[in-house]
Amino acid sequence: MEYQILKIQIADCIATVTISRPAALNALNTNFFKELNHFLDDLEPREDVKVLVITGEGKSFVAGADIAEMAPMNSDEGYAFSTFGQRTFDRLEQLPMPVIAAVNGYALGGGCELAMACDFRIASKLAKFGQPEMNLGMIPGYAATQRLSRLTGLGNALYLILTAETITADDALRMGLVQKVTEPELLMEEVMKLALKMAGNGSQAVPVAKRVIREGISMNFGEASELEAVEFGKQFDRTATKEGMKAFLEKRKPVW
Ligand code: DAK
Repeated sequence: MEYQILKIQIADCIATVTISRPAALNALNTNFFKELNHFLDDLEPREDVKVLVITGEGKSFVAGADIAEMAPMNSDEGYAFSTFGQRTFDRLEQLPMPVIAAVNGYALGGGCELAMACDFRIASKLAKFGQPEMNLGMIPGYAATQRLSRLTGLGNALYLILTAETITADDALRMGLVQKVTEPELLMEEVMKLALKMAGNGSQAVPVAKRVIREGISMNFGEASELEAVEFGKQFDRTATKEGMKAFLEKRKPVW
């Protein structure tokens, strides 16, 4: 497939997807979702890619779902648009490797929802976050009603969705929506530093930790603890885990 919207770069075990439709501030349309699904088909079986980074070109990460494409839809088309997007974001969330949103600018509506489907968010000081759907007379359609409250708590989710207020990167940091804020020119450097750190962190344990954390959050505490114990136990059959502990005891760096 020839990509029109996504720019893809793979280097040092890190895949970087840049959403590039700057004339529409990278608004998400059906073609974006088709391209992202195609890319995920290629990515899922690859063992050489350890971290995925998603960012936007220009002054926007993603300024929302494409309002021009949505405006003429009827309820069946709206439902299809929503479920296609939700399924795609779920796929992103369920990737085995960590996914970082490098939020360079506007992350509004579907853009904030895309960032929330990533494992964590590093934002430029210039980034802006919000769920402005109420201004359009609609509710969010790519799972902000669920992910925002899980990430920031009920009060913040209700506040952001009901007021449609746009907030700064520093406010998003205070709410727990983003994990770090950087100077704009240092964003990608900081993101790559984190990506390389995770890529080198005994890579077999990273996807296991991600899955246990993500699956555990929708279980009750007892079931989630049992899941952790089962996965913890399985590691003792893995050479990388043995090597990690052996290296510590021998006071040297592990060789994965
Ligand atoms: N869709 C389409 N085009 C957009 C866009 C968007 N979300 N955001 C910006 N653009 C376009 C503008 O129309 C403009 O195009 P031209 O006029 O140049 O052709 C160009 O990008 C530059 O935008 P501005 O001239 O407005 O740029 P400014 O710097 O002045 O303002 C802004 C930047 C981000 C503050 C402003 O563009 C803005 O307010 N954009 C809309 C933000 C927004 O409301 N986003 C949320 C969209 S709603 C669902 C599924 C999903 C969703 C909902 C339901 N189901 C199907 C149930 C999700 C909904 C959303 O995401």
